[in-house]
Amino acid sequence: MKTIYNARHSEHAAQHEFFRGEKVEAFEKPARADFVLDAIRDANFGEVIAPTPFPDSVVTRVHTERYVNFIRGAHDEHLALGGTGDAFPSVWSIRGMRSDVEPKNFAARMGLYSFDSGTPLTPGAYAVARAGADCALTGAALLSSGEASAFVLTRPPGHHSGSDFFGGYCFLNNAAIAAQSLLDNGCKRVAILDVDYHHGNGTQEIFYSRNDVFFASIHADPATDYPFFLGNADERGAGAGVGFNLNLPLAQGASPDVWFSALDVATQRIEAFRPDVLIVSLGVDTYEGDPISHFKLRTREDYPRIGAAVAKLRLPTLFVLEGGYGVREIGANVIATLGGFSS
Ligand code: OKP
Ligand code: ZN
Repeated sequence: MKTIYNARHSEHAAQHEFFRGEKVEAFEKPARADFVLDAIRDANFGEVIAPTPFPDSVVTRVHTERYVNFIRGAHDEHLALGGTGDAFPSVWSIRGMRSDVEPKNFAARMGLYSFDSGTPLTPGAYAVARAGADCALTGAALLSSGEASAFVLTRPPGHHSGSDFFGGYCFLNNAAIAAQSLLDNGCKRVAILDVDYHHGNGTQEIFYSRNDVFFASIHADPATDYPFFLGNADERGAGAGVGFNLNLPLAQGASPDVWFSALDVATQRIEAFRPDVLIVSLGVDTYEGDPISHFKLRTREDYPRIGAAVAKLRLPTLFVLEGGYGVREIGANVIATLGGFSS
């Protein structure tokens, strides 16, 4: 399996994030991708290639032009206003306020296009996220040209970013951009399986009213876990998309057995959808040692099983890295999953 690697990822390095009012070290850090790359190379897992550049018009199939234009220039605006370091939003247009009119004020636009204060907008954020989208598009193109599988190794992750918002460390939705490009290049139906600990609210939002993308997500119950305001079991899609969204929320501390029962449900529904290709939003923050999550998956016993269950679907499959913050083990957990798929 080829790995498409975003070699620019370390240009996005947050100085800190906030936790319980304190500045703490950012969890989403360059070492994450470095450890995964090391593991791929140590295991001799396959060729590591660079992305091909794609035009912005492919990205705006998923994200609004207004949002892409904003996020592209946002850090420069922050600097021009005298801001130093990373930029954070401080005000949001919630229920009852307007989001159709784009304000002139920079802080107001930061809030219009985001949903949390936990996503540092670094000087390199856009360029790196954009290179990540190229990696996802390169992976999609490999599948379109007949490869059985590929792995997109990039950070920051993407699944929390929606059509016009950033959040949850994500700026551009790599999995969604890949899905749309596959549809634009001849696929009729694409399934996205999101196994990250956190619900992929951005991916769900992008495809919620559509029947050409089936989105299935196994994640911690939004009653207790980020992103809180989406990811419930009763969200089944809207309009033409009713029945094409599947959320399988689980309680914190859910055992591997419970987790794999949910995976069974998800793979059965994906099979019934009869997709042409599968995209896996591969977060390994389901790991028992993850510092910000509360599931209990184990490196050797469980991650290969995920890969094997996905392989049983016998679909061209694109794996896209999402979360995973137990940095020392992230490489082993990713390799274990991909190895379980390939063997
Ligand atoms: C991104 B992905 C921890 C705060 C958690 C957001 C988590 C985003 C996870 N101090 N903030 O789904 O792995
Ligand atoms: Zn996550």
